Amino acid sequence: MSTTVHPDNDALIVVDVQNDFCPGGALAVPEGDAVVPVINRLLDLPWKTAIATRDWHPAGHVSFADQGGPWPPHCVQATRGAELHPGLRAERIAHIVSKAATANAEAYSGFHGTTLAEYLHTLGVRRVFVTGLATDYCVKATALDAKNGGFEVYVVVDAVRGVEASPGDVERALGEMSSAGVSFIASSSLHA
Ligand code: VGL
Ligand code: ZN
Repeated sequence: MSTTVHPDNDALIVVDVQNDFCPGGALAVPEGDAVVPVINRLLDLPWKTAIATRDWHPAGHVSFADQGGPWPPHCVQATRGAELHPGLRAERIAHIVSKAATANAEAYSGFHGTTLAEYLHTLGVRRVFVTGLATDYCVKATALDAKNGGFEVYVVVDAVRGVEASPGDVERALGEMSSAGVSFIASSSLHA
């Protein structure tokens, strides 16, 4: 399948490609940094807009193990771990959406507690192409919210990686997205 990017109504969403989710980071996703060259190529295409989300937690966030949460401390605001991966061509990203930025609430989706949906609708975006980390958490939640928000949603399969805390998590996440009407596409099928 071959899909042309429409400069009037297509948006690229880069989810949480941050140092802490890459090898060496506090919550490293296996091969997390492998998405960077794939996303960089996609950033060359003529999107209406390309946006990045970032996990942006205060110290003592409810998701951290020292607060009884499931994760080691990660993506603490204004630390190196919270920065976008330095290899990402960030100059091509029009807008960065920070999420899960209050201590007592978790938010996996880039749409949760943000103005992302309004931003995209105002620009006339109809289709969103989702990339980044992690397939079984923030990519899944972002893709499902995008679908619920009225967008046509594609996950770029070679531009995402998962945590896979339990075997099968990524497969299940893909199944949930598929059941919700999310489509899957290879980056090589996307062109100008
Ligand atoms: C994420 C776990 C905790 C993600 C964020 O970006 O998928 N996963 N916080
Ligand atoms: Zn987090």
